[in-house]
Amino acid sequence: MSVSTTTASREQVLEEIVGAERFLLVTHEGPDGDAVGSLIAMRGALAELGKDVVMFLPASELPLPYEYAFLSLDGLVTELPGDLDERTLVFLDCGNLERNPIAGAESDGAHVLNIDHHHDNTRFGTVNHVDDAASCTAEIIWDIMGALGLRAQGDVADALYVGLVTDTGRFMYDNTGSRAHVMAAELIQAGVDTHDIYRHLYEGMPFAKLQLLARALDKAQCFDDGHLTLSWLSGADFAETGSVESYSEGVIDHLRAVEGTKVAALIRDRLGPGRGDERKVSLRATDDDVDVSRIARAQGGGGHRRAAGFTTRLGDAELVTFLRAAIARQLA
Ligand SMILES: [Mn+2]
Repeated sequence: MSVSTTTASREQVLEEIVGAERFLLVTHEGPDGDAVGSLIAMRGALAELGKDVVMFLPASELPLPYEYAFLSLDGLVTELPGDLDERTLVFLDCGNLERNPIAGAESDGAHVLNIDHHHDNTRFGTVNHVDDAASCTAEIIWDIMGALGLRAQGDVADALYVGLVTDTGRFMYDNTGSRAHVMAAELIQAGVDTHDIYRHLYEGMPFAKLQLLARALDKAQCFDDGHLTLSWLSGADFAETGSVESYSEGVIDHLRAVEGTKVAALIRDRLGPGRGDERKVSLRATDDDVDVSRIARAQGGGGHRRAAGFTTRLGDAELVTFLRAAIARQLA
C-alpha cells in the first residue's frame, strides 16, 4: 500500500471519529493481545473525546486468556446494544468479515470503520484504514491518537503496549520497524511498566499449558527435508491436561525454531459445542520464501505473510498433503 493511500484513509478515519458520537468496537474471534489491546486503547481514546463508546465481545470469549486478564475491560458489553443501527461500527485487527462476532446483526446501511494491518484485508468497511506497514493494529491506534492530540497513559498505554509486544514477538519479528520502538519509548515515558507487563504476558503460565506444550513437542514431525515442521493437538490433549483452547498459543513458535524450517504448522481440534470435527491450522513462515497467508486463503482463511491460519474439516493425511504441496509450489 502506498503512503498516500494510508494518509488519505487516516484523514477519513479522523473525520469519522470527530464527526460521530456513538461507537461500537469489535475485534476478531479468539482475541489475541493486539485485538484486546486495540479494543481497550480505542475505547479509552474515544471516551477521552467525550464519545459514547462500548466494546463488544461475545460472552463465549470470556474470561479472556489468563495473559490478558490483568487488563481492565471497563465499558465491555456482551450483548449488542439496542441502538446498534445508530452506532459507527469500528472493526479492529479484523482481516475480513469471516467469523466476525456481530455477523448478521449489522444492518445493510451500517457505517463501518475498518482499522487493521493485515495485508490481505478485504476492505469490507465503509472506510478502510489498512496499513500493512504497521507492526500491529495498536500501532495504528497510537498514530490516530497522536493525530487527535491524545496522549496515551494509564490503562490505554498498557493496552497499546500489550498489542505491540505480542504482535511483534517481543520486538523480534520482521514487522518490528523503528516506529514500533518509537512507540514503545513513548509508552515507557508515559509510565508503562514493561517488566510488569512481561510478567503478566509470559510468566505465570498454568502448569496445564506446559503439559499441553509437552504433548505438541512429543508429536512434532518434519517433512520434506525439514521445510515443514508440524504438530497436532487433539481434543483429548486439551481435556487430559486440563487445558483451554488458548493454551495452544505459543506452541508454534517452538516448531518454527527448528533448523531448516520454512513453514511451521500446528493443527488443533476446535473445542466446544458445535465445533464437531472442525480444526484450526496455524501457520508461520521463517522468511519470505513462503507466504503462508496465500496457503491460508486457499482454505478460506487469511493473515499475514509470515503468520496466518485457517479452519478446516480435512483429515490428517489430506491436510499434510495439501500443506506439503502448497509449500513445494511456492518454493519451486
Ligand atoms: Mn494484529
